[in-house]
Amino acid sequence: MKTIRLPVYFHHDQLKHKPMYEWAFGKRLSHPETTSRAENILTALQEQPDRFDIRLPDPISLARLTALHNPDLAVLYQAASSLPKHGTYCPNVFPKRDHCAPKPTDLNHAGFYCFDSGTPLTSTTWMAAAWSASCARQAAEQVSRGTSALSYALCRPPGHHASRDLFGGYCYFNNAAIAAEELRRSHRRLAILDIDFHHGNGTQSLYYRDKSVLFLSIHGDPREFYPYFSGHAKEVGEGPGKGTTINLPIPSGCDGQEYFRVFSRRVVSALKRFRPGALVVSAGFDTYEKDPIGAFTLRTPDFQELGERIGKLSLPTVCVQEGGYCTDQLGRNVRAFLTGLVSTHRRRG
Ligand code: Q9C
Ligand code: ZN
Repeated sequence: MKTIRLPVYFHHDQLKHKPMYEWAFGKRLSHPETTSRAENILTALQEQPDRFDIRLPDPISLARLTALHNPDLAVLYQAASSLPKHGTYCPNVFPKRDHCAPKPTDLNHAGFYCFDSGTPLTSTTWMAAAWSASCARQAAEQVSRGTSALSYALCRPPGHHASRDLFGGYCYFNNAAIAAEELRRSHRRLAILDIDFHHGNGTQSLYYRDKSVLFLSIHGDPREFYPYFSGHAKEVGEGPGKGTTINLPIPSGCDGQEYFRVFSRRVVSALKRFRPGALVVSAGFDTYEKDPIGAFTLRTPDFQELGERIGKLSLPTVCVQEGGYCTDQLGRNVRAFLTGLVSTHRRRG
C-alpha cells in the first residue's frame, strides 16, 4: 500500500519575527515563542521525506486577511516595520475601548488593538504573521479542493488568541480561522478543535454567534491559567450560535488517560452530533509534560494517540500549528501527532 505524503506548508520568512521578551507576573521573561520552535518542527519533518512533503505557500491576499480581521491590524503591523531592527515593542496603554479614535499608523495606539503584554511588535511581525496565515490558507485550500484529505500548516507565529481586531497571546492573525474561512468555500458546516493548552479565546470570539461552526476547546482551567477571562464551561455561544461553542476546562496535572477520557466522552460525541463536513485542528503541544508554561502531563506517545483518535474521525482535516514551548521535544511531538493522524485517517466517499 502506498502511504500518503502529508502536505506541510512553511515559509522561511516566518522566522524573521524575533520577540525578545514578554512581561508576565511582574517580570521581564525571555520570550517562549522562539524561532527554534519552528526550526525544530521543520527538521523533524524533513528527516522523513517519504512521509512529509514540505512546500511553500502562495502569499495570502490582503483581501482575505481583512475579510476576517479589522484592516487596522494589518496597517498597524505594517507601521511596525519602521521599528529598529531588533526592537521589541510592547504597548503600554490599553485603553477602555469607548470614545477612542485609534490611528493604526501610530504605534502609540498599538494598545488599542492588543490585550496583553506578551505579544510585542517587531519590524518583521507583519512579514512573519502574513506568511504564517498564508500557510494556513494554503493548507486549507488543498483540503477544500479535495487534492488532499489532510494537511498541516507549520504556522508561526501562532494564531488562536487573535480575534477580529485584537492581537495577544503571541498571536497576530488567527490562522485557524483563516483556514476555516477557506474551507467554508466548499463545506457548509465546520468544526474547529482546539487542543492547545490555552483556551482559544480569539477563535471562540470569531465564531461565538455562528451556528455553522462548532468550536471545541480542551484547555487548562482559566480560573488558574491564561487567558483567565474566557474558556469557562458556561461559555456556550450566543444568539444563533448558542450550543456551538463547547469549552472543556481541565484541572492542572491532567495526563493522557484523563485527557482521552474527556476526548471520547465529550469531543467525539459532540462531533458525531454536529456532523461537520471538515475539521480544523488548532494543534498546540504545550500540554506536554515538560512544557515550561503548560500544566498537563501528556507524553510523546499520547500525541501519537491523539493524532490517531482525530484521524479516526475521517473528516477532511487541516492542522494548524499553535503553541508548544518545550522547544527541544517539539519536533518529535508534532511528528508523533501527525504520524498518528495519517495512520488512522480514511478518506470517505
Ligand atoms: N510566561 C499560545 O500558546 N503568557 N500562547 C503566559 C507565561 C501567555 C500562549 C505567561 C501565554 C500565551 C499560542
Ligand atoms: Zn498555548
